[in-house]
Amino acid sequence: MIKNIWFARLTLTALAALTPPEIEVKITDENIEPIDFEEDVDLVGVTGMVMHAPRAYEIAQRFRQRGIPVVMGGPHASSLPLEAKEYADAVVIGEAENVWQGLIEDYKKGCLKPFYKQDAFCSMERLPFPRRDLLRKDAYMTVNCVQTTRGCPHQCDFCHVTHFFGKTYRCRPVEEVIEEVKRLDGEFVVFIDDNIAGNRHYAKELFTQLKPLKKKWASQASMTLTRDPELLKLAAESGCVSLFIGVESLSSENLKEVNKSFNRVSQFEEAMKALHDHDIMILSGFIFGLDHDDEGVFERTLRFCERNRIELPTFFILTPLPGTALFQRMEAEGRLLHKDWGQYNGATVVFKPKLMTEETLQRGFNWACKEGYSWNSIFKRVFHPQQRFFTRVVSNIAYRSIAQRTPEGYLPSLSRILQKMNDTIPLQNTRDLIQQVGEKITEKKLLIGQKAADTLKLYSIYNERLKTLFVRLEGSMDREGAKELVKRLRGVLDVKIQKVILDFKDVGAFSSEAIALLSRKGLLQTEEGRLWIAVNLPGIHD
Ligand code: B12
Ligand code: SF4
Repeated sequence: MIKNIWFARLTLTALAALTPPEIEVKITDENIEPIDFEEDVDLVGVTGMVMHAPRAYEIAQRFRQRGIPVVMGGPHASSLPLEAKEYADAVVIGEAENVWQGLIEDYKKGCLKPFYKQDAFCSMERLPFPRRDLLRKDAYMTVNCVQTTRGCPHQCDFCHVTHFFGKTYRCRPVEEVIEEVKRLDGEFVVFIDDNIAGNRHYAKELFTQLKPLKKKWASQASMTLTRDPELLKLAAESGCVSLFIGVESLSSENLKEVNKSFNRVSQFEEAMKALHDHDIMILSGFIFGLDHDDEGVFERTLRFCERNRIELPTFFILTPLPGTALFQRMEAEGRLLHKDWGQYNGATVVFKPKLMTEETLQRGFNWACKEGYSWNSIFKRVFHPQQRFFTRVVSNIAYRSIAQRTPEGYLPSLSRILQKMNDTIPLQNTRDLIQQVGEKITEKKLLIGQKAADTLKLYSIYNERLKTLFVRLEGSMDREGAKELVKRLRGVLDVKIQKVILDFKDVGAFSSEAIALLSRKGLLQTEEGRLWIAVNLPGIHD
């Protein structure tokens, strides 16, 4: 099942292509086959991400026990070369293009250096085509993986890409990419770029030249792609059938905090629709545990995926990867629980979340993974005439088989309440609002000609550690709105919430009846001239 969605990374095939032709190379991908530790080899190279580090070190030790030198490279070794060096004879920091052949020469002379690091990022011109012939084709959905660019123009705090590639975004010459694609068997290609549309001009050229090849392709892109209709159209026309999009969070505050404000929450639904209108399947990435996430985030996110028929939602627990700005911040704040890299896998809590306990985050994440691939959720997301039905079902079944391995989770107990406390209440009598406003509450005067909002919006966030619910109200409030608020708050105090703080400062207009009701319930108080807070809702049950 998993084979249906698993494709080969380019790392080792790219390295093999850089190796002088007289040297025999064998690739072992431990994702698909066991390692033969008794193999007769002269030199071993090991790659891995952060979560693979303990296993990578174990592998290195096994070969070194036999006296076989080991070289390490890849994202983890590049971030923590001193750590990696303890387990290897040499460490390649960053890209290997300009150092690999020199390293082999040193090995032949018996003088491997401890570290190899190229002075500058390599040129993207004339990169040798990866040695796909060394892969077991039957073990992957496809081995047709191609890289067109390296890096990303953005710098999201949690992402390792900008740390690894710096602020560069380098593109291979389009004609070289096209030549490589032409030589591939089969019609499907995966562009393993981090952001295939990071340079619109380049992407447009690439897509235009891809069109005549009549291939189908998948890749990753930032959501900015959906804001350029010409680019999106070209992507679809050139054969794009699915895109991984890092949506990350439905909270603008979260996105701002991780330097990803270019994802605009108000445009998310439109962006999803634009992709679907072009028959492009969406693999979306969401992160749980960001600093503005409370325990309502799991259900809210899943419902968003269902509403927007996201074909393959993927959920991750926020993971501070060494080398990233997020890691530095978490470490400085003393929030890292440990540095057991094996658990830095995006599915395990390794830091102290702000608004939830570690347990709530872990269980909520588990719930989202399982529930997201329940038949019920698959049905809601997949059954729609517009998009590729068969592929959607097969890939959902494959993802489901992975999701089912997730340990038991549960929906946090306050989730339902938090959905209700993040809502829009339509108002009934806005005329009354305009007439009454300013009479009772001087701070809330509407300017002449200004129209009162005809809704009351509730934005709530629950801090599990403080057992406190913060509710920010926005818009206008008539009697019905006030009644509805009181009703919802009653439900809130029945559960484990100990304290509620209401913030009225963004309510632009009240009706006199609303004010009377709120005052009677003890919800309206002024403090330092601001109209806001009711703590513990004294009269709520009267
Ligand atoms: C394709 C890809 C995937 C595929 C992998 C498919 C597979 N079969 O493994 C999928 C989509 C499944 C995937 C999943 C994940 N991925 Co991923 N993925 C990538 C991506 C986009 C491309 C990898 C690639 O082929 N690169 C092209 C090759 C040529 O570059 P390279 O690997 O860096 O290798 C060069 C150098 O690093 C060096 N080098 C590397 N290794 C070695 C070893 C030796 C001995 C030497 C000498 C040199 C050397 O030489 C190469 C040539 O210069 C990278 C981003 C990136 N730009 O690399 C992220 C990336 C590797 N993934 C990342 C992450 C976090 C994940 C996940 C953990 C996400 C998650 N939370 O679930 C999962 C883990 C899945 C798993 N179980 O392995 C992070 C790793 C960060 C880190 N520090 O560990 C990256 C960097 C992306 C990011 N946004 O930060 N991923
Ligand atoms: S847009 Fe994606 S690839 Fe680029 S920095 Fe952000 S998370 Fe990384």
